[in-house]
Amino acid sequence: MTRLAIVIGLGLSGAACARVLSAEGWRVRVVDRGDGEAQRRMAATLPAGVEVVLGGYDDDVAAGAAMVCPSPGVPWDAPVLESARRLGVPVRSEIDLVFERCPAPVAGVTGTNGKTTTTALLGAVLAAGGARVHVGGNIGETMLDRLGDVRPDDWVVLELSSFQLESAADPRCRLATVLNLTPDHLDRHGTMERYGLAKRRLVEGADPQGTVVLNGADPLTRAMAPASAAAVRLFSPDPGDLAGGDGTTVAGGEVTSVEGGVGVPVLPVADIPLLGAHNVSNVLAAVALGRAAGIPAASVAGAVRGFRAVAHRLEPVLESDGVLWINDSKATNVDAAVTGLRALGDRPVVWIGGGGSKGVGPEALAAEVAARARHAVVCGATAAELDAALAAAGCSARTRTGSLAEAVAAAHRIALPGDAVLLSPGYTSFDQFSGFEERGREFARLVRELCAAAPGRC
Ligand code: UMA
Repeated sequence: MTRLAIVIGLGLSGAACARVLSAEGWRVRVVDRGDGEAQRRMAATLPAGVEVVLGGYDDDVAAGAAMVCPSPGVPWDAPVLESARRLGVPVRSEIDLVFERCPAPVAGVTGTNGKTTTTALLGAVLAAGGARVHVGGNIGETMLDRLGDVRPDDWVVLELSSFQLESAADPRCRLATVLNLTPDHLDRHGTMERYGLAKRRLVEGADPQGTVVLNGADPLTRAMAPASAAAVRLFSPDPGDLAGGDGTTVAGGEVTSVEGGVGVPVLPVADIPLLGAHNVSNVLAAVALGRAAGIPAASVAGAVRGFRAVAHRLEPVLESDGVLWINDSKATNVDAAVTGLRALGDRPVVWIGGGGSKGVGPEALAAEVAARARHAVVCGATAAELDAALAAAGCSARTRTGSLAEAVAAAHRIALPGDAVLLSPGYTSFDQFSGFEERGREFARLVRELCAAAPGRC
């Protein structure tokens, strides 16, 4: 009898599971709590024979199935998964199936912030060594349905979220990095400790023949070193943080790889084509991983020099009349927004923030905005709490709006030549948009529209 797999969630990840399991001969039923345009559009892409049930499911939906595959958005302890476990039905995520089937070595990148940039950069660095490279995971492209194209001597580079890591039974990476750890996703994981444990799975699961790269300047990720059976290298712009071991740092203005105690200069920090000190750290991590993979220093340097900002991460939209508009919509947590603000150095900033809550209080973000922004414009579901926290932090130059469109219009009135207007919200986009990409695209569209309508100002 054909085995039945239940896939929960008809997003990118669920659709990839459905396609692959169906091709492997499983009877597949996809269920989703939603019944909207997005799910229907996705359902139309599935092969004939895949059954789709939209608009909700019971907690015992996996009864009688041989496997249940939850999407990353389904909490790992959701009643539907607890019920499956009680019934003895194996719970396997897309990323779990990727690790089981991938014929090539995997390089895994996690951390609270910088994952996407570092993943894309590492892909470029490994490709500079001459291998075929496949980049995917949380970055927005599934990997399970692309494994047919992967050969054993390729590299697979995966951006891995805490959701994906907690669902992977054996995340065996040849190269692995945890970039940093700051409060995020507490609505899902409950505590920082549980969030950190999910990230640490990448270190614990790393291939003992491989290399784990950890942030020497971040105590929480650095403390993960003993969990690794693989060689550990640290990265930090401060050579002191390497504690005499191997890794990457900055020495004499050069990104330097320390190998067997000897410093190998890779490229001048001034050649890094990305904004902000945090991106120096991302480059240090990618360089450490590239050197661990045996990529020549000159090839690594070439890949870094040729790299450009990933969309929605401190991405310049336009500069006109002395005002630089920057889309950092991917900053969906406090730390990322703080990093965005700091990346602009001394330039006066009109900051736009606010959005959907993830259970992290506004105080830390408000303190940073009060200290750095010339003016704060808040919008979205958390506008009121953020506005109150800004007032308490002593920020008097602030404007409270509703929608992103109102916020952009307000910033347009407020901005002066020499300012940067930075959308770096510190919150999710889900109060107004389908994701940070849609929010970023809408920001860029509004900016262009306003500037075209008022050419004297822009
Ligand atoms: N759904 C249910 N039941 C639930 C939860 C969701 O039925 O309990 C349904 C929703 O109605 C929706 C579908 O599941 O139709 C969406 O599934 P999903 O939220 O898992 O999203 P996917 O489209 O499958 O995208 C997922 C990742 N999403 C999440 O982790 C929330 C994407 O990361 C990832 O790029 C993609 O797989 C490919 O691997 C996005 C993300 O926001 C970028 N990640 C978080 C982050 O970066 O902070 C972790």
